[in-house]
Amino acid sequence: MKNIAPAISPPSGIGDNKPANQAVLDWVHEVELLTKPENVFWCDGSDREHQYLLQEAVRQNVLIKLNDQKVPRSYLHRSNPNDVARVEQFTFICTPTKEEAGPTNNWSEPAETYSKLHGLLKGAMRGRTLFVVPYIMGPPDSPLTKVGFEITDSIYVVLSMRIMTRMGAIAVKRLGHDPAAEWNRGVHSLLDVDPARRFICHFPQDNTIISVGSGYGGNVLLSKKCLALRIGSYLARKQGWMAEHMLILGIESPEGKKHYVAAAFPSACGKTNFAMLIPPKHFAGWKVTTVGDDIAWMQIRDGRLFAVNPENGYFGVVPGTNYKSNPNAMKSIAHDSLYTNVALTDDGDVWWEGKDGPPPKHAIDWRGNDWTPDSKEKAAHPNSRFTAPVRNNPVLDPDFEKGDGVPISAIIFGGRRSNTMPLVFQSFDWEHGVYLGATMASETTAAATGAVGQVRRDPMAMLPFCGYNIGDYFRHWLAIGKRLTNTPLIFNVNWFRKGEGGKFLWPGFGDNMRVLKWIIDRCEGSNGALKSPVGWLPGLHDLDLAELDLDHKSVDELLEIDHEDWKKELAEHKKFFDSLGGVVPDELMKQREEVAARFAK
Ligand code: GTP
Ligand code: SPV
Ligand code: MN
Repeated sequence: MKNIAPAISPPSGIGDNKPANQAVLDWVHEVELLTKPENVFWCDGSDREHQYLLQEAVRQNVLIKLNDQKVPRSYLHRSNPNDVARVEQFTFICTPTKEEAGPTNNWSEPAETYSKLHGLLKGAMRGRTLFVVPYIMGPPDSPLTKVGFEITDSIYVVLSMRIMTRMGAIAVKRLGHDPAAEWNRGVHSLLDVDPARRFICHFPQDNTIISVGSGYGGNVLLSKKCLALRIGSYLARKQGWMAEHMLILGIESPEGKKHYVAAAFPSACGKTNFAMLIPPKHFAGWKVTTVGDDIAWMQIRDGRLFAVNPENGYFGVVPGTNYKSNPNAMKSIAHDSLYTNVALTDDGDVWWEGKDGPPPKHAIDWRGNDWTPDSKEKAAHPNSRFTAPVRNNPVLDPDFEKGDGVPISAIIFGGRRSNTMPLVFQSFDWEHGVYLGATMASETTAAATGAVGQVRRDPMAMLPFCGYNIGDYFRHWLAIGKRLTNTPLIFNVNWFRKGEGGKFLWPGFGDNMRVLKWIIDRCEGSNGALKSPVGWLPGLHDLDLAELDLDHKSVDELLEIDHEDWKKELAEHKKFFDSLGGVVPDELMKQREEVAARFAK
């Protein structure tokens, strides 16, 4: 299977719908002169265009059509084996000064970087089609909504963007004719998919992104991590709102009382699963609905935080997804979906490690090789992904399209920690909550290239996504808190604590409802909590663990604050803050001393 495909020649009426905005036309013309494509394809997002592009992608061997009885209208794509995850070491923030990018980002000088990238892009689309993809991020009537245009030479990117964003005519219309209107310029080229020529570069001051040498989701769907988070966070600070790596879910009680919470977990740490949670039987009448599974844009209205999901689709982790762990995700990917780097069965179905039922006796693995259950290699890549429209989700929140957003009652931080961090605790106030977010850590996953399973600090799950100086980002969080009068409570959760034998202590998934219920109780002002040095912990009887097969010892272990572990943890916080070279605000330095002082008491 291929990433790179030769030019297509659409019939008239497809791909020739040019927008009128002169700034867009000029920009596309410039990129065309540089990259020398065979032709230019203007996407309008119509069904006719969609059908044509799918057919071309199959013809060019970029997509394989799956069995229509098994997974209707769905396709498999295999990326280059050297190109299966985000590449943080090749991701750059190109601000005029290094200080603006800060200590946690790779920085490179804008003029030099443009010149290097233009060198790489010179003639890069020879013999290929240059696609222009107009899109908006955010509900059509939201004040937060942004327009972007992505140029790409990958038909897979076009088809993915059609699922992930509101794409085509809707964006052209929103941009209008004003050549001075604000919009994001994104240029993507596969080049030759060589890791040595792979760069993901952001120019926040120019609202511009250039991504070359990759065909993998997070690197090339420029709407997502590049615009909605890296450029988004930069704009958010300037304009007084927040762009966060958070899911947004609604939770409704049997009495019809509804809350919304936003939760920041690092990549592959459970956002999609939490956002689609189905409460266990014991919680009959409770309903969880999904607003978003990866990104939240939040603004203040009437002293309160309101969130929208800027996306229109899910780009989710496949392995481990099944009808037990996440039935709503299974239904979301049952039709009209793209699969990347999973296995193909002999009857044209998809398979992955952790799917329901027995493994197939034979399949083609994600690399395109024969696979049997005896193979040493995994059939699906650990970071294999689905791309599915939000409309497929049976529990999509009715206010998903609401431009004003949904009111946030609680913010939850969480990482993947085998030890130290209890199942759940609550911060004493906003400032302490910001400290919890700022000192968050998680074991690394397959979502980015590099070692897996190493504990690293990942403030607010934004380490790879904050488009400016992390110290200023912390300051922005503190400043937002000062503007709020109806302030969300802040919590920390850990679904991944391990006990003896390295087994997860907590069943997770649907049972996370039990933790969510305690969080909602706290928002409603009920008192069930014990004070600890790290924050408010649920007492043994504050968590509803009915009908759960969990012994007392495990519950104790899940909630334990081990003083020796925390001594080490606090030392790590200090080491992390110190490593940032003096940018951490005093308020957060003080928070650390206060935690230490509470332990000393
Ligand atoms: P990104 O899309 O990379 O941002 O990931 P995400 O945060 O949405 O993570 P996702 O929900 O896709 O989960 C990632 C992995 O964690 C999957 O393999 C899940 O099966 C697993 N996981 C999710 N929730 C839980 C949980 O509550 N307990 C356990 N043990 N594993 C979980
Ligand atoms: C993540 O890594 O946090 C993702 C997947 O959501 S990607 O879009 O590839 O970044
Ligand atoms: Mn993510």
